[in-house]
Amino acid sequence: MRLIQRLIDLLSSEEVPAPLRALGLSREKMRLLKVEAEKAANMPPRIALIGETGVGKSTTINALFNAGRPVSHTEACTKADAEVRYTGSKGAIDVVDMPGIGEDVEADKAHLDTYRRVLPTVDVILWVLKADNRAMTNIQHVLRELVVEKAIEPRHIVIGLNQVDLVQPGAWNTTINMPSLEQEESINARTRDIEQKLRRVCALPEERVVPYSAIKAYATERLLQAMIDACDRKRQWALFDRADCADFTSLVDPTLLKLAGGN
Ligand SMILES: Nc1nc2c(ncn2[C@@H]2O[C@H](COP(=O)(O)OP(=O)(O)OP(=O)(O)O)[C@@H](O)[C@H]2O)c(=O)[nH]1
Ligand SMILES: [Mg+2]
Repeated sequence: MRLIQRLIDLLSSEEVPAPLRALGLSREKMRLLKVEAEKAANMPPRIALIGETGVGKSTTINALFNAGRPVSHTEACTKADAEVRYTGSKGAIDVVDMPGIGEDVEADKAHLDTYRRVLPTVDVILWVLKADNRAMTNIQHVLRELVVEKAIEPRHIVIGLNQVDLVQPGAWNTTINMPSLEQEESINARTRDIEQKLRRVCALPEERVVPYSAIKAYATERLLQAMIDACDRKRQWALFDRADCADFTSLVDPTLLKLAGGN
């Protein structure tokens, strides 16, 4: 049963349960909490998802919430500024899918206006980049501008560095579904570099630049944790409650997994 439903059930008891009584909770207070919990249960997590077409935004949402969203292999698939209610295996998630910036000056102006309108309304902003991306100037400008304008707070931002399986030098080790040592070094260097560049323009908290691979289900739990950390405390449960990360071991060599005592 979902966490929130268990909480509502607990708060629905006729009598105040002993542990809650010990906390000094009255029946009236319990009733009010139940109203709050029911309201919260109907408010799915709201995520702003930003990134250029093809970076893997839809694949990422699928990997985090088991959401079965169509993924494009050939052409731009998700329409600009589309607000979509995804149905994950654990319930609804509201995602505003927005294009990245840097393709065209006029289009960028429109995107910035969209960011200003949408970003203050979300629990978490997930900006997805390809991990081998080196052009950071555009995102630096935009972040600086939006933070100065107070359209976004750096504590709500997570930078997802997707597609680490393609980072070079080095190659993906398909047997263990992990980067080779050489590739891991390259990934760490990219992560540090991007983190430094973004910290020059906004006070990004620790552990908010997260390398992962949506398609390999690699480090998606780490990404999810960063997103939970980025939510206001009162809203963290909402994301936690809906999460259903893809299983990284499903891509590990079965013989190896068996030897290691897995299923
Ligand atoms: N190698 C690799 N490919 C990935 C990864 N994540 C996504 N892809 C591939 O990248 C392509 C685009 O993925 P999408 O999830 O549709 O990208 P998107 O950002 O939602 O694209 P738009 O909807 O067009 O904005 C697909 O072919 C995915 O299979 C990854 O971690 N590694
Ligand atoms: Mg998409």
